[in-house]
Amino acid sequence: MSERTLVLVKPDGVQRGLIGQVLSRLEARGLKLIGLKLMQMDDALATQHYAEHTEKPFFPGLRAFITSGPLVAAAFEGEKVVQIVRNTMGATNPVDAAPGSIRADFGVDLGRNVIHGSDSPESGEREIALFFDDAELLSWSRDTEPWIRE
Ligand code: D4T
Repeated sequence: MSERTLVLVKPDGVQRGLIGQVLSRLEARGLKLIGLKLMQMDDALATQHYAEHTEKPFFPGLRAFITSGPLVAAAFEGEKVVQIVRNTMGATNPVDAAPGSIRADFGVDLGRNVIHGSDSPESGEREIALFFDDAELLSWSRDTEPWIRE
């Protein structure tokens, strides 16, 4: 069953010039991109996106950080893309992330962990709808598909 996931290269990743390297890892792994944009989150979108965290003590800092500058939003589609992205990102805290994962290789701090990925297919749908209009998502046929998935 195909599913969709939202990836954000967070403002720290953009400021540090890591957009290409982060997206490149997902692309090279074989994930299929269906939407991509550079944008800045406002407080309202941050509150919607992090709805489960609005009452947490770290939320004001998280909101200030995530709205502080441009980020890259990307949507990927395919079987098991949620889990594949989560594994490629590594644990939420870069200190605990496995070497070779994006958060381990590019970060050292929980509040500056470079990348977001949806935590379930349901979250993927909800989050993609927050960041993209339907017209911004492209359904396309990839010629290399048989070399990536059996
Ligand atoms: P995101 O949502 O950014 O992909 O992260 P995760 O899905 O891996 O982790 P999360 O929802 O638990 O945390 C969301 C976001 O908040 C930051 N954070 C988290 C923080 O600044 N302080 C904290 O104590 C926690 C738990 C990091 C990721």
